[in-house]
Amino acid sequence: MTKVTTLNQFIIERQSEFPEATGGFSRLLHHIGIAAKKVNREVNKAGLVDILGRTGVENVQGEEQQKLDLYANETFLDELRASGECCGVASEENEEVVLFEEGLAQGARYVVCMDPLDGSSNIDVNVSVGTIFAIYRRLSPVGERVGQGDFLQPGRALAAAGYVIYGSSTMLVYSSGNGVNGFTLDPSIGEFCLSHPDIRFPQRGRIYSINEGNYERFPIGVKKYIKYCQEKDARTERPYTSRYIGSLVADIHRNMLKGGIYIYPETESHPRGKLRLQYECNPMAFIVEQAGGRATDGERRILDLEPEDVHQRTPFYAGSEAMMEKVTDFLRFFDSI
Ligand code: P6P
Repeated sequence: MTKVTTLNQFIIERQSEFPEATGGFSRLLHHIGIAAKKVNREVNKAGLVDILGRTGVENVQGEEQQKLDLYANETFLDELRASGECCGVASEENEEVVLFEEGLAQGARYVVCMDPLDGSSNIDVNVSVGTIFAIYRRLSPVGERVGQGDFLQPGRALAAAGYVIYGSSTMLVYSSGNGVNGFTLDPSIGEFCLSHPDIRFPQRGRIYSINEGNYERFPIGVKKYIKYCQEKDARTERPYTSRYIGSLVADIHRNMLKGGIYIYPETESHPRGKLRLQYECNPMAFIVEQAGGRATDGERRILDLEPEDVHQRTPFYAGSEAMMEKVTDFLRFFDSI
């Protein structure tokens, strides 16, 4: 019988990777797993209960909140608070950071940036959605009040990052800086079980993911790269395949397993890009790099960007190393003329 490694067993076995391991990180990740199971339960029965649809309320981004957005946000906040290892959360759904200052949280050593339910507009049409989380060690002294600076650390300072994809199966994929591992939820035992050990981003790929509806508003280098992907050239296995789900976690997850590139550049409507640095791009870039891929804003490494605001946006290019090199060449050449 094949040995099943649950997420909890894996975390404990790998706890030695953390020099200051005291079990705190393990407890934090365990509670993230619990929240993911709770959200998964509601996502899977969406459509049967009155949890679909809009709330009529806009979030800080000016995007109308879905009922499941709020449920997911509250569920992750509750579990992060209950872990006693997190002293604050920056969430897409909250304009201000949420501080946990009571009880166990006073001795907590981590802060979390998260998008509790990314791509939630896809839920009503039964398309995969995801949760994205970024875990930082706090900079402020333990026991003192958490400061904004704790949430404005660059991606290169991440202690861990991961995502949950609620798709044909539900997976939790994370890295604590020693490679990327994927765990598939086994509903029969209610546990995330190791299914994708040591995920590696293929060095080359044939999938490009971008919303071509914005084509006319893209930078010229992006337009030229899209045409390059569409040209016939047997030597470089072009034309490539266009695959765009409109759900960041699903698009990146597919490309990481098969090889590909995801691009959300700056456009007229989003001059700094649409995706948020602290709880979408940094955690996904951490995962992509840990698997052997690359992630930039078109020129700079995402993980080296210095955040100024927890909700700031950035252009986002992430994928197979060879494809990232090629798109960067196009951007540099056509942006220089
Ligand atoms: P567009 C979902 O709203 C999201 O933040 C990402 O998950 C997704 O990749 C992107 O926006 C889709 O944006 O403008 O193509 O619909």
